Amino acid sequence: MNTHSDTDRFQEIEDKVTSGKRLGFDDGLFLFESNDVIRIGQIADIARKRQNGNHAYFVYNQHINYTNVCINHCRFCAYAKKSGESGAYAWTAADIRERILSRIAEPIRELHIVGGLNPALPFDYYEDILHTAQELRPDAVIKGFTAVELDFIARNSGLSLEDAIHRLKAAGLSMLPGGGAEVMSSRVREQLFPRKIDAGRWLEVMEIAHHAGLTANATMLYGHIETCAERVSHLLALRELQDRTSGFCAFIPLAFHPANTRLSHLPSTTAFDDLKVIAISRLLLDNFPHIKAYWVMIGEKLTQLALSFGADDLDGTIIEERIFHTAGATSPKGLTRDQLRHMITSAGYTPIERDSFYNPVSESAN
Ligand code: V47
Ligand code: SF4
Repeated sequence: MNTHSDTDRFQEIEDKVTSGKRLGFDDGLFLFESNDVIRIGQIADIARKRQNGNHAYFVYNQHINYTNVCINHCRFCAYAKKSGESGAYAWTAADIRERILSRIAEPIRELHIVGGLNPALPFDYYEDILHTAQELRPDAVIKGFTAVELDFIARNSGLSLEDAIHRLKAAGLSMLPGGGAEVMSSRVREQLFPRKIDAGRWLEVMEIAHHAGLTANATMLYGHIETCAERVSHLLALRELQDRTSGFCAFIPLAFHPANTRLSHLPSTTAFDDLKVIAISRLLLDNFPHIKAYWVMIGEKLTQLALSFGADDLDGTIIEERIFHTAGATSPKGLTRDQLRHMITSAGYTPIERDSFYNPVSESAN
């Protein structure tokens, strides 16, 4: 139950949002510490409607997870394997060609290409897979390689980050997915992902990519050992970079899935927390055009509800998602366009099929 002072505090936050004033650290902390998810959602909906009206976006996309070999061994990851371990794989450009061709009749607009940090793959491997993707799917945007992968790909090939980005762009890369940011806290990093690039480097890679003309998404992995204050600091660090570059397109909160990880003793996130993170992200990230409710992570039903709690995007059809399903996600591996449209219209929103940059795609395409 809200106390008198909570009611005043919510009103103060709502007034700020209504009048376009920016929320601060203390506002974010208050919201994360509150259990009044309905009131938080109601305020987030004001910001959502102002930025995206009644629209709810989705994309016809295909995920390609080119290798699960990774040297980072993050404790929250169920997907990565050591080189030579049973189940470890690295697809060749020919394997990727086959995957893309197996869906070539479908109107796919985005190829989402990510994988582990695999030292055996030379730089021209990445150029080859981008060329293959571009040749087979000239109308799709290639969104690939997180800031963590980009940093590794450059270092592993002895290239500067700027040169690596320049060459990957020339081979067809147009956008970066938001992964690898995890929670920007050295405390959490030390315990869960000590080998991964730190927050400063993640932000630096993104800044360099933005300046090189690559749009990117951003994420936050929540629901493990992070505190409310660490969540707020993470969101404010993203907001600060976005103020300087305007290079981010969407923010995607990623709910931690503990199954098959070294943190399998932790509980899964709750619906309350999932909705709160989406809503508070919408409120703090006032300079991010879009907030994505990733149906793979939180399930179709909660995703539909998230549209009234700040989210305006559901990601997409996906097809063959591997990373979260290895970590116990029970959602389907893909959804059809009609299923996505139905989720949106039955929640009272207008579905807009989009490309990676949120340009509407004509309904008649295929
Ligand atoms: O960085 C790994 C996360 C991320 C688990 O940009 C886990 O449109 C939950 O970047 N439970 C990669 N999360 C995924 C990613 C992404 C996904 C969807 C859309 C976009 C986009 C980007 O997955 C990693 C890590 O934070 N992750 N393991 C796990 N067990
Ligand atoms: Fe490697 Fe990414 Fe898994 Fe970490 S989360 S172990 S960097 S694949």
